[in-house]
Amino acid sequence: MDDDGVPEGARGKLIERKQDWAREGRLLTGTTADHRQRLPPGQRLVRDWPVLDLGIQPDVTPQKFRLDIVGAVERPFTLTLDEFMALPQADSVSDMHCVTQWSNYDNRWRGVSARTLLERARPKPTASHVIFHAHDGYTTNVRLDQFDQPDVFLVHSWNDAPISRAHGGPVRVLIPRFYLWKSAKWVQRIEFRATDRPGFWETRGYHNNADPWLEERYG
Ligand SMILES: Nc1nc2c(c(=O)[nH]1)N[C@H]1C(S)=C(S)[C@@H](COP(=O)(O)O)O[C@H]1N2
Ligand SMILES: [Mo]
Repeated sequence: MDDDGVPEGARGKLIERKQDWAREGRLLTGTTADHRQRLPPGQRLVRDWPVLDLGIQPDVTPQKFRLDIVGAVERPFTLTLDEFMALPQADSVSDMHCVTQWSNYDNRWRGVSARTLLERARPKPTASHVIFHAHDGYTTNVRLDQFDQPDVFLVHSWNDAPISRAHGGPVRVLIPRFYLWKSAKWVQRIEFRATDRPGFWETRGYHNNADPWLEERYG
């Protein structure tokens, strides 16, 4: 044992590393991931983009597409796909991290930033959480301050091509700092609330917060 009561050898090293991650995570919560290791603990890098969902891949045609912004906002609104595409568009590059342990780097996205939607909807002072509802019945939740980040988007393109139906096209959520289950595919409704409401996986044993660098996988 060393001074800190950590056994010598490989395990001790692992504990130190995990302590480092925990420390960095605590210091950086709500800020950028700049000083974190790029690959979160327990993840392995892949080159492809696996498909994971409930086994229902709704056919959201451009005609059927609607995006409803509802709940604790000053100005609720509904957009058709044309109206969504007419909002200010932005490009973003980010990594993806799935709880099933794959990560991939440098995905190029195009879409509407969360902040553009927030400016238009104007959440009420009471709004603290955001629930995403998708066409397959899937739901997932984040805090408003986690949605209100510069790297959060509603995306329609991946690596310069429209997002496929399997990956949640025509429009899906992208919240790259959390495990991918927080990024709803086939998003239909974004609900602002004064209280949290755990979603599909969050009520089935997944962690409510889903930070990959803190390994918030289950629980
Ligand atoms: N609408 C919807 N969104 C969803 C899911 C789902 O089943 N339905 N699965 C989530 C989970 S568990 C994962 S890991 C990612 C997978 O996204 P991908 O299939 O594009 O890789 O989507 C998330 N978003
Ligand atoms: Mo997942």
